[in-house]
Amino acid sequence: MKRVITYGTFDLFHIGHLNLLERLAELGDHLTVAVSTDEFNLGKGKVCSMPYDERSRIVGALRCVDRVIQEESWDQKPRDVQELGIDVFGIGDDWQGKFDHLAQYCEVVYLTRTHGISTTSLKLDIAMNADARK
Ligand code: C2G
Repeated sequence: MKRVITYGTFDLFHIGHLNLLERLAELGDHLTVAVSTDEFNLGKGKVCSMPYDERSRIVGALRCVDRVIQEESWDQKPRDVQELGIDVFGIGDDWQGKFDHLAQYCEVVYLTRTHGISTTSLKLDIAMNADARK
C-alpha cells in the first residue's frame, strides 16, 4: 500500500484545496492529511475563520482522504513519515524546495497550486461584498 501525506490549514475549504488533495490521493492508495491546529496556525501568523474541529471534519469527510491527524509543529514531519510508513510527502508548489530534507525518508513532490483562489482572496471577496451591501 502506497501511503501519501500532506499538511495544511484548509481554512474556508475551496477548490484549490480539493484539487490538491484529489491529485495527492491519485499518487497512492492511502492519503493522510495533517490539519494545522488553531495554536499552530497562530504560530504561522494565521487567524482561521473556522476552528480546527470544523476544518478537520470537512477534510476528513472527503472521499479522497483516508485519515486526518493534527499538525502541531513544523518539525513533526520526519516522525510522522517514519511512524506512519509514508512513501510520498506532497504539498503545493508555493512550498517548492522547503521540504526537500524529507527526501531522506520518502519521495517529496510539489504540485502546482490552483491559480486564482486562496483563503485570503475569499476573505477579501466576502468583506468587499459585505461593504457593497451596506
Ligand atoms: N493550495 C493549492 N492551491 C491554492 C491554495 C492552496 O494547491 N489555490 C494548497 C497549498 O499549496 C497547500 C494546501 O493547499 O498544499 C493547503 O493550503 P493552506 O491551507 O494554505 O496551508 P498552508 O498554509 O500552506 O500550510 O507544514 C505545512 C503547512 O501547514 C502548510
